[in-house]
Amino acid sequence: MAPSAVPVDVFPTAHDEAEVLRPLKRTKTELTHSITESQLGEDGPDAIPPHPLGVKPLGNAYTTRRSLKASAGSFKRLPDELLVHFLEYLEAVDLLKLGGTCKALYAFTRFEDLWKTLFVESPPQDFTWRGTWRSTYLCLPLDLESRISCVDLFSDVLHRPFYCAHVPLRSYATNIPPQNAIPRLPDLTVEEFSADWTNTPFILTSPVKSWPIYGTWTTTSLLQTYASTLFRAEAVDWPLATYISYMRNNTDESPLYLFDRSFAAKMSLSIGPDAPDASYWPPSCFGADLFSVLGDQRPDSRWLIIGPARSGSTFHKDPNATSAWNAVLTGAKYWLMFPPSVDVPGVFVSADGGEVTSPLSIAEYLLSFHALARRTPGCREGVCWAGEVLHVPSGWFHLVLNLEESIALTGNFVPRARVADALGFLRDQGANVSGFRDDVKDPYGLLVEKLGEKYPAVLDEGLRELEKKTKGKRGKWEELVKGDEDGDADDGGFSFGFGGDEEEVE
Ligand SMILES: O=C(O)CCC(=O)C(=O)O
Ligand SMILES: [Fe+2]
Repeated sequence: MAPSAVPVDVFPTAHDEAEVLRPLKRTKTELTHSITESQLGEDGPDAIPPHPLGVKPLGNAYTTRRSLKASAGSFKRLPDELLVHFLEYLEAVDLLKLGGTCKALYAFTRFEDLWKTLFVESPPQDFTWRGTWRSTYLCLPLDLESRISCVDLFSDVLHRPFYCAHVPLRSYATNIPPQNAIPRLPDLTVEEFSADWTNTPFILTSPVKSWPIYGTWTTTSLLQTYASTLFRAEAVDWPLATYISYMRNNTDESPLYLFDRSFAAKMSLSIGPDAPDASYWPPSCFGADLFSVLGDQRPDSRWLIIGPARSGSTFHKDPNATSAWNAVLTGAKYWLMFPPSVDVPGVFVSADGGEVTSPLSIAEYLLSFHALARRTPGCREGVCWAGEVLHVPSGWFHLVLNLEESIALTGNFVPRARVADALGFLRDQGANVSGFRDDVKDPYGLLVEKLGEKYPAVLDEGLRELEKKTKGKRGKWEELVKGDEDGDADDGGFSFGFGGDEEEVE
């Protein structure tokens, strides 16, 4: 390796004053104001700032002979993906040294994902979030971080995450075709839900508004009480104050999402419907949650979710064929959903249903697949505003984008009409069953036993329904091995795996 000569410096500094770019201007997220529907389309194309180091997409390399990568010694031969992969093996001190050798390596070693990984692998004991993973890991005030111009560096690997972190996303939630629109209802009775709605996404517009915590929980008010309480955000457990400081000031393509299953204990909440002084209760229309018969052997079923605009959940199905409700307390969420029978554009599911592969970030998915997803029969879309609850039916794929900073609560449950799906999943999808403690060796047997004790009629009904579905599937298998006689590839589509696959798109 013979990188071009730039003196090695533990903290790379600007060698040429004229080439130091102005610090990134960071805007704080508006905290309490909800956007309105008419504001969703307002984030225009000039919202994308230039890359902080001046790196441009690879295509620009074809318009110039100059390329900074040419001066990266032997590293110039490595494709950018491989170079970043190599850098992932280095310690911070080596990244700093290498970054001091030439501008191209300076830019590559500034790649935020490298510093995020270093941080998560060995988090500093005590730290202040400083706006970037690198400055936080190195305890560098952001205004002391160097910003050397690398305008002749052309790299999609470096530029794409930056672009995806800034490309406007709210407009994807606008102009929802009427046939895709998730129905919005003031409320439902238990009977209405059970009879007609257990396989349909819908938004309830009223129940949360009577919760005592609605209107009183904001990030600012939570900070007053829980600033030093640790909450889980993906791979880290941070005090709420640190998470909120991160949430208000980061440039990650996929911002860390606070998703905490132990929040009720941490916040000493009591949860309805029966608890006195309950802080909130599941919307009543969902009726009895039949997984509750599992008692303390049930998998986790409730989460507090906090995240900034652009955070959210990539495509997934909820675990163990459970249904879910998701209540927005502040902010707004865009939902993109597909029933179990549909192949979701851009999402590849392994034969046993256990592995889901899709673009890594929500922005990348929306940029590449949103138009096709929207045209796909069965697609459902909607915005769930503060005070509203969205129903996720068992087995439905969903992607969720926070349109602004949001606080939400979610609960997973098994309604009576979907007991067969849960039984079928636990019986047939062993490898994909999740969330049970290790000492629960036979989740299916456990559910059968506990349901039988408490609700024998529900168990009988569920087992009969499961038997019918299993026979139906065998029938489909026979049809498939006979061949697709009508030649219509789109005739309902056999798909391996998940219980409930045979449900029709409504
Ligand atoms: O609010 C969100 O990001 C969606 C959460 C979700 O999909 C889930 O809890 O399963
Ligand atoms: Fe989910």
